[in-house]
Amino acid sequence: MRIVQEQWTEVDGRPIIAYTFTNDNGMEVTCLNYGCIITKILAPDKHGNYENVVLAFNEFSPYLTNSPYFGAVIGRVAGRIKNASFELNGKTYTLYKNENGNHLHGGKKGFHHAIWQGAGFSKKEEAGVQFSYTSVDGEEGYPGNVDVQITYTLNNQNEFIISYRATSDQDTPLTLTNHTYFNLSGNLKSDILHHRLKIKSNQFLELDNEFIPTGVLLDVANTPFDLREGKTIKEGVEANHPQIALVGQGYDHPFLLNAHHDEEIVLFDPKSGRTLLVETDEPGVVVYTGNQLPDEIKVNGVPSRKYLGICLETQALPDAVHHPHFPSCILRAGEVYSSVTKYTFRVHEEGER
Ligand code: G6D
Repeated sequence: MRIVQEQWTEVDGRPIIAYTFTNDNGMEVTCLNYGCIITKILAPDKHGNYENVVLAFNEFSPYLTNSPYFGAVIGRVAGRIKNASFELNGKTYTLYKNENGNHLHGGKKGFHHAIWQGAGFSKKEEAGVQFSYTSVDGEEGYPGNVDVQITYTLNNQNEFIISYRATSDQDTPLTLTNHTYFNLSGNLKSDILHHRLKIKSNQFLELDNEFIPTGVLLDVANTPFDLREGKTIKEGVEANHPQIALVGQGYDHPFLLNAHHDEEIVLFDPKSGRTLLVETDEPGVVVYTGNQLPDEIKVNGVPSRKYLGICLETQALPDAVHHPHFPSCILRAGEVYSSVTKYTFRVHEEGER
C-alpha cells in the first residue's frame, strides 16, 4: 500500500492537500482536505484497465463555485429540510435557506466547503486518510459544537471504506453522507443509462414538488422503484410514473434499506464488467441519477450532461426532523454518531453473479 500527498493550492491562506493512496492491485483513490472531496477512484475493468469511475473536475477552482457536490461529504444534514427550520427541545432553529426557502445539503457553507484537517496513514494491508473538522455552535444555524472525524480507507481487497464519527455538546440533527457520482464505464466513456442497479429495498419515499419527502412511504412493487431484481437505469428513468417525472425523468429518491452490510446495493456496468457493491449501516440510500447535471460545466474535460453519473448517498432519511416516524437523525449531546459505508469494486461478465 502506498500514500502520497501534494499541495494543490491554498484557500483563505490554508493549504489544500490531495491525498492519493494506492493498493497492491493498482487501485487508486485521490481525495482533498477541502470537503473531503473524492476526485479519483481508479478501478479495473474486465480487461484489467484501471480508469476513473467518479465524476470530478481536473482543476480545483470549480469546486469553490460551481460543483454539484462532486465527491464531497455532505453535512451537517444531507438532503433537504423544509422551510429551513426545525424545532428541538422546545426551541425553533432557523437554517440557511439555499433552495426555494428550504435548506439543502448543509447550507451555504456546508461540510462540502469546509477545510478539514487531514492525517494520512499507510499500513501493510490498508492506507488512507483521517479528516477532522469542528462545526461550531450556530454554524449554518445548527446548535452545538460538533466534532467530526471521517476516515477514508483503501485495502487490498479493492474495498474503499468511509467511516464517520461525531460527537456534539448539544442535541443537534446530523445526517452525513458522501455525494460521489459514479460512472463505471471508466473515464466517462458513456453515461450511466446502461448500468444495472439492484437495491434490497421494499419502500421508497414520496417526494413533493420541492423534492422534499411528504412522509409517505410507498411500496416499490409494480413501480420503476422496484430494484430488488435489478433494472437498467434507462428502464427506470424512461418509465411512466409521476415520481420519476417529478424530478425530471429520473431518480432523486430516498430508499429505505431492508438489509445492511449484506450486498444491499449493487451497481453493474455490463460493457466494462465493473461492479460496485455498496454496503452500509445507514437506514437509507438516496439514488440520484444526475437529472440536473448542468450542461455548462466540464467533468474531467468531458461536457457534463444528464445521466452522466449516479449518486448512491447512504444516509438517514431526508427531512427526518419533520417526520417522527422516520429513523431519528438527532445526535444527542455526549452520544457518539458512528456509521460505516463500504464500496467494493469487482469485475464480472454480464450475467455472472
Ligand atoms: C439536485 O435534487 C437534487 C439533489 O438530490 C442533489 O443532491 C443535487 O441536485 C446535487 O438538487
